[in-house]
Amino acid sequence: MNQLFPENSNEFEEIPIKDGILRFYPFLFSPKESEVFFTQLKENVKWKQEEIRIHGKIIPIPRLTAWFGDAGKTYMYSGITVEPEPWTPTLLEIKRKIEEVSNVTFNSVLLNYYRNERDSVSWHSDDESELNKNPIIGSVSFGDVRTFQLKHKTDKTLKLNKDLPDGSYLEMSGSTQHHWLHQIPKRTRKIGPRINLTFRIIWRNNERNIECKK
Ligand SMILES: O=C(O)CCC(=O)C(=O)O
Repeated sequence: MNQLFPENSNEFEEIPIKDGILRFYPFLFSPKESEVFFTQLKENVKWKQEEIRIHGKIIPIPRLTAWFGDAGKTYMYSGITVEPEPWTPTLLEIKRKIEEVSNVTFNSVLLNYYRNERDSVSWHSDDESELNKNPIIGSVSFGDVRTFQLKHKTDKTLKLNKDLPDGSYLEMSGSTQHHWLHQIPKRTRKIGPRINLTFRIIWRNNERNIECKK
């Protein structure tokens, strides 16, 4: 085992940003755990190819997704309504681990499956009204590294790139979602598959949760 990079650790770094809080746990899940979780999720989740309407045209979003959570935590974005699938043992195990360090109880999770470098999510904030003011978003990554980019909504000089490796956990809280946008950009160089899980707390049942991102 490389001494500099412990197999599995709760160590974290605070990433200093204006108007928000970012806490990064590079090794929360060990390589073995990450491999097992990645394979279970890839093979057992019923991945969906959602479509959105942009300027009257229906287009597939550039990644596969799935929505899980407590009963009634409906999610709606870009005209698509998704009812949560019930929690699976794998998701509950991952959730338990991040709840230990984040000290909150998440009630839903959006899964994104980026098949290769051409999959992406464009600039957006997780700031739907269902998440209330100053939401905590718990983002777990398994698989190939992708770059998570952030830019401040009003101060155009403020930008940040953070590589999210296999087994890492990024916690966004405070006013981050109100002041910053984030994305996973497409790349031209070859990148393997990655699964991202963004755990959330939805405060109301069966309400509209409008988000427009492609
Ligand atoms: O894949 C990621 O790291 C980000 C996912 C994301 O931004 C989202 O689901 O809202």
